Amino acid sequence: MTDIITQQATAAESGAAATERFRSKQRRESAEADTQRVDTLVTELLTAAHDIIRRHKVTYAEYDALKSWLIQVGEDGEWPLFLDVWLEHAVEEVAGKGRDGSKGTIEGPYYVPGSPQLPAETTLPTREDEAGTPLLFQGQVTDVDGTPLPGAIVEIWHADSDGFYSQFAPGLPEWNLRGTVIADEQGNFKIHTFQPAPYQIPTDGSCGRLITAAGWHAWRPAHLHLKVSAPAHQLVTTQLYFEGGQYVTEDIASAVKPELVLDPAPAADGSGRKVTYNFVLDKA
Ligand code: MBD
Ligand code: FE
Repeated sequence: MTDIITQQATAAESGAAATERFRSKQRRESAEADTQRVDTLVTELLTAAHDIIRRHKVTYAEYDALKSWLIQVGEDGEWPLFLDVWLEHAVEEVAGKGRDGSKGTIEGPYYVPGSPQLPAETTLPTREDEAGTPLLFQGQVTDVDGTPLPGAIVEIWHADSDGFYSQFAPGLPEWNLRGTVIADEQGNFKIHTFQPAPYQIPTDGSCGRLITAAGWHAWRPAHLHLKVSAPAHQLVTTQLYFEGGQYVTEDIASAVKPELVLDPAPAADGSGRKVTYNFVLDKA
Protein backbone atom coordinates (compact mmCIF):
# COMPACT_ATOMS: atom_id res chain seq x y z
CA MET A 1 0.00 0.00 0.00
CA THR A 2 1.09 3.54 -0.64
CA ASP A 3 2.23 5.04 2.63
CA ILE A 4 1.18 8.65 3.03
CA ILE A 5 4.32 9.37 5.05
CA THR A 6 6.73 8.21 2.34
CA GLN A 7 4.85 10.39 -0.15
CA GLN A 8 6.11 13.44 1.69
CA ALA A 9 9.86 12.95 1.17
CA THR A 10 11.09 16.52 0.78
CA ALA A 11 14.16 17.80 -1.00
CA ALA A 12 15.58 18.95 2.34
CA GLU A 13 15.17 15.50 3.92
CA SER A 14 16.64 13.42 1.10
CA GLY A 15 19.26 16.10 0.46
CA ALA A 16 20.46 16.16 4.07
CA ALA A 17 20.73 12.36 4.12
CA ALA A 18 22.60 12.25 0.79
CA THR A 19 25.01 14.97 1.91
CA GLU A 20 25.73 13.16 5.18
CA ARG A 21 26.22 9.85 3.31
CA PHE A 22 28.64 11.48 0.88
CA ARG A 23 30.67 13.13 3.63
CA SER A 24 31.30 9.84 5.39
CA LYS A 25 32.45 8.23 2.12
CA GLN A 26 34.48 11.20 0.96
CA ARG A 27 36.65 11.24 4.09
CA ARG A 28 38.02 7.87 2.97
CA GLU A 29 38.22 8.31 -0.80
CA SER A 30 38.96 11.89 -1.81
CA ALA A 31 41.86 12.60 -4.17
CA GLU A 32 44.99 14.36 -2.96
CA ALA A 33 45.12 17.88 -4.39
CA ASP A 34 47.82 18.25 -7.05
CA THR A 35 48.51 21.95 -7.62
CA GLN A 36 49.16 21.61 -11.34
CA ARG A 37 46.03 19.55 -11.88
CA VAL A 38 43.82 21.91 -9.84
CA ASP A 39 45.23 24.88 -11.79
CA THR A 40 44.50 23.24 -15.15
CA LEU A 41 40.99 21.98 -14.34
CA VAL A 42 39.73 25.04 -12.49
CA THR A 43 41.22 27.49 -15.00
CA GLU A 44 39.54 25.65 -17.90
CA LEU A 45 36.22 25.49 -16.05
CA LEU A 46 36.30 29.22 -15.29
CA THR A 47 37.39 30.08 -18.83
CA ALA A 48 34.42 28.09 -20.18
CA ALA A 49 32.12 30.05 -17.84
CA HIS A 50 33.62 33.40 -18.91
CA ASP A 51 33.12 32.44 -22.53
CA ILE A 52 29.43 31.59 -21.93
CA ILE A 53 28.90 34.90 -20.09
CA ARG A 54 30.39 36.88 -22.98
CA ARG A 55 28.67 34.95 -25.77
CA HIS A 56 25.24 35.18 -24.15
CA LYS A 57 25.73 38.64 -22.60
CA VAL A 58 24.76 37.40 -19.14
CA THR A 59 23.21 40.22 -17.09
CA TYR A 60 23.72 41.18 -13.42
CA ALA A 61 20.16 39.96 -12.74
CA GLU A 62 21.08 36.54 -14.16
CA TYR A 63 24.38 36.52 -12.27
CA ASP A 64 22.51 37.21 -9.02
CA ALA A 65 19.95 34.51 -9.81
CA LEU A 66 22.83 32.06 -10.22
CA LYS A 67 24.43 33.17 -6.94
CA SER A 68 21.20 32.82 -5.04
CA TRP A 69 20.52 29.40 -6.59
CA LEU A 70 24.01 28.10 -5.75
CA ILE A 71 23.64 29.22 -2.13
CA GLN A 72 20.30 27.42 -1.94
CA VAL A 73 21.65 24.16 -3.41
CA GLY A 74 23.91 23.89 -0.38
CA GLU A 75 21.17 24.79 2.06
CA ASP A 76 18.95 22.10 0.54
CA GLY A 77 21.78 19.54 0.73
CA GLU A 78 21.32 18.97 -2.98
CA TRP A 79 24.94 19.08 -4.16
CA PRO A 80 25.16 15.25 -4.29
CA LEU A 81 21.91 15.10 -6.27
CA PHE A 82 22.86 17.92 -8.64
CA LEU A 83 26.33 16.55 -9.38
CA ASP A 84 25.24 12.92 -9.77
CA VAL A 85 22.35 13.82 -12.07
CA TRP A 86 24.16 16.26 -14.36
CA LEU A 87 27.90 15.52 -14.18
CA GLU A 88 28.59 11.98 -12.96
CA HIS A 89 27.81 10.30 -16.30
CA ALA A 90 30.81 12.00 -17.92
CA VAL A 91 33.11 10.99 -15.05
CA GLU A 92 31.86 7.40 -15.32
CA GLU A 93 32.42 7.42 -19.08
CA VAL A 94 36.07 8.34 -18.55
CA ALA A 95 36.51 5.86 -15.68
CA GLY A 96 34.88 2.97 -17.59
CA LYS A 97 36.95 3.34 -20.82
CA GLY A 98 38.99 0.27 -21.64
CA ARG A 99 36.95 -2.18 -19.64
CA ASP A 100 35.94 -5.43 -21.39
CA GLY A 101 33.43 -6.70 -18.83
CA SER A 102 29.88 -5.62 -18.05
CA LYS A 103 29.08 -1.98 -18.66
CA GLY A 104 28.92 0.27 -15.66
CA THR A 105 27.03 3.48 -15.13
CA ILE A 106 26.67 6.14 -12.44
CA GLU A 107 26.32 5.33 -8.72
CA GLY A 108 23.99 8.21 -7.86
CA PRO A 109 23.46 9.70 -4.41
CA TYR A 110 21.56 6.87 -2.67
CA TYR A 111 24.08 4.05 -2.17
CA VAL A 112 24.61 2.99 1.44
CA PRO A 113 27.40 0.50 2.22
CA GLY A 114 26.87 -2.27 4.74
CA SER A 115 23.43 -3.55 3.74
CA PRO A 116 22.36 -6.91 5.23
CA GLN A 117 24.28 -9.95 3.93
CA LEU A 118 22.02 -12.42 2.16
CA PRO A 119 22.51 -15.92 0.67
CA ALA A 120 22.70 -16.64 -3.10
CA GLU A 121 18.96 -17.29 -3.31
CA THR A 122 17.16 -14.66 -1.31
CA THR A 123 14.41 -12.11 -0.92
CA LEU A 124 15.47 -8.51 -0.31
CA PRO A 125 14.28 -6.89 2.93
CA THR A 126 10.74 -5.65 2.28
CA ARG A 127 7.76 -4.45 4.26
CA GLU A 128 5.16 -7.11 5.01
CA ASP A 129 2.74 -5.35 2.68
CA GLU A 130 5.34 -4.27 0.10
CA ALA A 131 3.41 -3.06 -2.94
CA GLY A 132 4.27 -3.69 -6.58
CA THR A 133 4.97 -6.44 -9.08
CA PRO A 134 7.25 -9.22 -7.79
CA LEU A 135 10.51 -9.38 -9.75
CA LEU A 136 12.94 -12.31 -9.81
CA PHE A 137 16.39 -11.03 -10.79
CA GLN A 138 18.90 -13.82 -11.35
CA GLY A 139 22.21 -14.46 -13.05
CA GLN A 140 25.81 -15.49 -12.83
CA VAL A 141 29.04 -13.60 -12.21
CA THR A 142 32.00 -14.66 -14.36
CA ASP A 143 35.45 -13.49 -15.42
CA VAL A 144 35.92 -12.03 -18.93
CA ASP A 145 37.06 -15.52 -20.06
CA GLY A 146 33.80 -17.07 -18.81
CA THR A 147 35.17 -18.61 -15.60
CA PRO A 148 32.51 -18.55 -12.86
CA LEU A 149 33.52 -16.45 -9.88
CA PRO A 150 32.74 -18.11 -6.56
CA GLY A 151 32.51 -15.65 -3.69
CA ALA A 152 31.17 -12.91 -5.95
CA ILE A 153 29.20 -10.24 -4.13
CA VAL A 154 26.14 -8.58 -5.63
CA GLU A 155 25.12 -5.45 -3.76
CA ILE A 156 21.72 -4.23 -4.86
CA TRP A 157 19.61 -1.22 -3.92
CA HIS A 158 16.57 0.28 -5.56
CA ALA A 159 13.45 2.40 -5.10
CA ASP A 160 10.09 0.95 -4.12
CA SER A 161 6.98 0.93 -6.29
CA ASP A 162 6.35 4.58 -5.32
CA GLY A 163 9.89 5.59 -6.36
CA PHE A 164 11.30 6.05 -2.84
CA TYR A 165 14.65 4.85 -1.45
CA SER A 166 15.03 3.64 2.13
CA GLN A 167 17.17 5.98 4.27
CA PHE A 168 16.36 8.89 1.90
CA ALA A 169 12.61 9.10 2.42
CA PRO A 170 10.85 9.01 5.79
CA GLY A 171 8.75 6.07 6.93
CA LEU A 172 10.67 3.22 5.26
CA PRO A 173 12.47 0.44 7.17
CA GLU A 174 16.23 1.13 7.26
CA TRP A 175 17.34 -1.51 4.73
CA ASN A 176 14.16 -1.79 2.66
CA LEU A 177 15.04 -3.07 -0.84
CA ARG A 178 18.77 -3.12 -0.09
CA GLY A 179 21.00 -6.16 0.27
CA THR A 180 24.48 -7.65 -0.11
CA VAL A 181 23.98 -10.99 -1.84
CA ILE A 182 26.77 -13.58 -1.65
CA ALA A 183 26.71 -15.61 -4.88
CA ASP A 184 27.14 -19.42 -4.71
CA GLU A 185 30.17 -21.53 -5.69
CA GLN A 186 29.34 -21.04 -9.38
CA GLY A 187 28.81 -17.29 -9.03
CA ASN A 188 25.04 -17.70 -9.32
CA PHE A 189 22.49 -15.51 -7.57
CA LYS A 190 18.68 -15.42 -7.46
CA ILE A 191 17.12 -12.33 -5.92
CA HIS A 192 13.41 -11.93 -5.23
CA THR A 193 12.34 -8.31 -5.08
CA PHE A 194 9.69 -5.91 -6.41
CA GLN A 195 9.64 -3.87 -9.60
CA PRO A 196 10.78 -0.31 -8.80
CA ALA A 197 8.95 2.74 -10.15
CA PRO A 198 10.56 5.61 -12.07
CA TYR A 199 12.30 8.11 -9.78
CA GLN A 200 11.28 11.75 -9.68
CA ILE A 201 13.84 14.29 -8.52
CA PRO A 202 12.36 16.22 -5.59
CA THR A 203 10.38 19.09 -7.10
CA ASP A 204 10.47 21.29 -3.98
CA GLY A 205 14.23 21.89 -3.85
CA SER A 206 16.88 23.69 -5.90
CA CYS A 207 17.25 20.93 -8.48
CA GLY A 208 13.48 20.98 -8.92
CA ARG A 209 13.55 24.76 -9.37
CA LEU A 210 16.22 24.48 -12.03
CA ILE A 211 14.24 21.78 -13.85
CA THR A 212 11.09 23.94 -13.82
CA ALA A 213 12.98 27.08 -14.82
CA ALA A 214 14.58 25.28 -17.78
CA GLY A 215 11.38 23.50 -18.85
CA TRP A 216 12.88 20.01 -18.37
CA HIS A 217 11.25 16.94 -16.84
CA ALA A 218 12.36 15.59 -13.44
CA TRP A 219 12.43 11.84 -14.07
CA ARG A 220 14.78 8.89 -14.16
CA PRO A 221 13.51 5.60 -15.62
CA ALA A 222 12.86 2.75 -13.16
CA HIS A 223 16.17 1.09 -12.31
CA LEU A 224 18.04 -1.38 -10.14
CA HIS A 225 21.40 -0.21 -8.75
CA LEU A 226 24.21 -2.75 -8.39
CA LYS A 227 27.80 -3.06 -7.25
CA VAL A 228 29.25 -6.41 -8.30
CA SER A 229 32.66 -7.58 -7.16
CA ALA A 230 34.80 -10.69 -6.66
CA PRO A 231 38.27 -11.37 -5.30
CA ALA A 232 41.03 -10.30 -7.76
CA HIS A 233 38.51 -8.59 -10.05
CA GLN A 234 37.41 -5.03 -10.67
CA LEU A 235 34.21 -3.93 -8.98
CA VAL A 236 31.57 -2.68 -11.39
CA THR A 237 28.98 -0.10 -10.34
CA THR A 238 25.99 -0.21 -12.64
CA GLN A 239 22.24 0.14 -13.09
CA LEU A 240 19.69 -1.92 -15.00
CA TYR A 241 16.58 -0.52 -16.66
CA PHE A 242 13.39 -2.02 -18.13
CA GLU A 243 12.60 -2.29 -21.85
CA GLY A 244 9.73 -0.04 -22.86
CA GLY A 245 9.67 1.70 -19.48
CA GLN A 246 8.86 5.39 -19.12
CA TYR A 247 11.88 7.72 -19.45
CA VAL A 248 14.28 4.96 -20.63
CA THR A 249 15.04 7.09 -23.69
CA GLU A 250 15.05 10.41 -21.78
CA ASP A 251 16.77 9.82 -18.44
CA ILE A 252 17.46 13.18 -16.80
CA ALA A 253 20.74 11.71 -15.46
CA SER A 254 21.89 10.48 -18.93
CA ALA A 255 22.89 7.12 -17.42
CA VAL A 256 21.07 4.61 -19.65
CA LYS A 257 23.18 2.46 -22.02
CA PRO A 258 21.65 -0.06 -24.45
CA GLU A 259 23.48 -2.96 -22.75
CA LEU A 260 21.76 -2.10 -19.45
CA VAL A 261 18.13 -2.53 -20.51
CA LEU A 262 16.39 -5.68 -19.20
CA ASP A 263 13.37 -7.31 -20.80
CA PRO A 264 11.74 -9.41 -18.05
CA ALA A 265 9.33 -12.20 -18.98
CA PRO A 266 6.19 -13.10 -17.03
CA ALA A 267 7.11 -15.63 -14.31
CA ALA A 268 5.99 -19.20 -15.13
CA ASP A 269 3.77 -19.38 -12.04
CA GLY A 270 2.09 -16.07 -12.88
CA SER A 271 3.62 -14.26 -9.89
CA GLY A 272 5.18 -11.20 -11.43
CA ARG A 273 8.20 -11.08 -13.71
CA LYS A 274 11.55 -12.77 -14.08
CA VAL A 275 14.81 -11.84 -15.78
CA THR A 276 18.36 -13.18 -16.11
CA TYR A 277 21.37 -10.87 -16.36
CA ASN A 278 24.95 -12.12 -16.15
CA PHE A 279 27.82 -9.97 -14.91
CA VAL A 280 31.29 -10.16 -16.43
CA LEU A 281 34.12 -8.73 -14.33
CA ASP A 282 37.49 -7.49 -15.58
CA LYS A 283 40.58 -8.80 -13.83
CA ALA A 284 41.97 -6.40 -11.24
C1 MBD B 1 18.61 8.39 -8.37
O1 MBD B 1 17.87 7.36 -7.96
C2 MBD B 1 19.70 8.11 -9.08
O2 MBD B 1 19.97 6.85 -9.33
C3 MBD B 1 20.50 9.14 -9.53
C4 MBD B 1 21.68 8.83 -10.36
C5 MBD B 1 20.21 10.44 -9.26
C6 MBD B 1 19.10 10.72 -8.54
C7 MBD B 1 18.31 9.71 -8.08
FE1 FE C 1 18.62 5.57 -8.33
